[in-house]
Amino acid sequence: MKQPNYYMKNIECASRDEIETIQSRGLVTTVKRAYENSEYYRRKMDDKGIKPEDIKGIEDLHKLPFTCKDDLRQAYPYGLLCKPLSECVRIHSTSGTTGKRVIAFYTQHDLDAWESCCARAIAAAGGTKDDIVQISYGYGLFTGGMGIHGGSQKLGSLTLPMSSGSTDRQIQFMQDLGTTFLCCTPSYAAFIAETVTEKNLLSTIKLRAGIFGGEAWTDEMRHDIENKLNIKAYDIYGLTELDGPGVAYECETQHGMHICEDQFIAEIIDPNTGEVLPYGRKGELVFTSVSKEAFPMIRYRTRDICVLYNDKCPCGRTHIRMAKPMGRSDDMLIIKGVNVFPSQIETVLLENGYSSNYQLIVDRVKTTDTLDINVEMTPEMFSDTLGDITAREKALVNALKGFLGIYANIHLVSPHSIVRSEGKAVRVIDKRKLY
Ligand code: DLL
Repeated sequence: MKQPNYYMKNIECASRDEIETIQSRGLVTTVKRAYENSEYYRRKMDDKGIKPEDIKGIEDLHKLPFTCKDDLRQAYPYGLLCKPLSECVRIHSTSGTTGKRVIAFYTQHDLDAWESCCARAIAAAGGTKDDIVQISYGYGLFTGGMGIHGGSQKLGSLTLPMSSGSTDRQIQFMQDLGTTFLCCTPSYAAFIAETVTEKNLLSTIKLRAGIFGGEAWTDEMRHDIENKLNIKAYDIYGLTELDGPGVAYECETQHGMHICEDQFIAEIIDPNTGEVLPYGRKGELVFTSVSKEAFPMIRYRTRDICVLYNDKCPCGRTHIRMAKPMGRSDDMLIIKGVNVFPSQIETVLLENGYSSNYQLIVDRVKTTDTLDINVEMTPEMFSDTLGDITAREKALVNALKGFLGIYANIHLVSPHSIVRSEGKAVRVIDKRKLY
């Protein structure tokens, strides 16, 4: 294994005792800050009969109430704010396309801590000050662009603030400037990779790695992007409520994402009972921030379903790892009583030679759920005869039935007929909600 590349080795490789000391101290300060400055948090703790003095360290974490998206909505916009606005220097927000807008506030300290997590992520993917980092996440209220941007500058890399979109121009810059790192959503990376392949431009670009996150993506999609762009593709995780990208990131082993444990305490809970589950068990990811000043999060329920691991990582980092989230509990579709995550369907499609360009349409006819999947053919498949295409559709129906246990109507559609995403892809249309 190559010599690992760190941004803050003393923190990234700290002993368990050191990490727990940082977390315990941070938790005590965070709870006190929240109780004293946010009436909303104070009320929640009072309702549970908890005072800041009851929290002496991480062993007391379980006594605290959970925070969830509904709390953020009810407390919107300033209810959870714990610093005067005059000490805040930035606001970010989620897109709020489903009316779930979240606004997060940052002090300068918060931005520094966040950007240092993003710098760790780039370093863990092998990035150094000699790299040229093209940031094709959206800039603006979305945390992707500005967060990774700050991390790249902290690392000293040459930072290209491209934002998303204008794919031809993205590729032109890669060619002209010799970009070595690409940072964007996996869907946009797949689109860029597809364009590079179709235009036969691979030999003209110098990319060596990509840091992709912000949405669920499968290992199959990773391999597709890696092959088409001849790079290593690393996963990065985060959410606006906690600051943005960089809450967790992959190292060169590409086997789970190290959680920045000096900033966040992670727990996995049973989403139905709230019971804390041990390492290795699947459940809902919950985070508590231990350094954030303006917008601390206490036991925030992310709705992301995943698993935590605490086994030793060959890279030397001691922070525990989270698996790729397999979806959000609120993205999980229940079709004819079967739990289905779009990522499971994606796995079957990619394993069968299709791309990640697909769309799920769920509907209800009388009382029965239906699932239709539009799947793009590759250009080679498109030249098949009608009989071949029908046979392909049948094969895919059977593969999905075998994997998920439900029947889906498959419609193979022509290449490029499904709209590409420059940010997070929207792959599910659930018409049942309209009833
Ligand atoms: O998506 C922050 C981010 C930007 C992370 C760029 C990584 C890269 P939000 O818009 O608030 O923040 O969305 C957060 O996106 O709860 C997950 O459901 C999902 N998500 C983020 N990263 C990943 C990932 C940003 N690597 C929500 N894998 C989270 C799977 C992810 N899902």
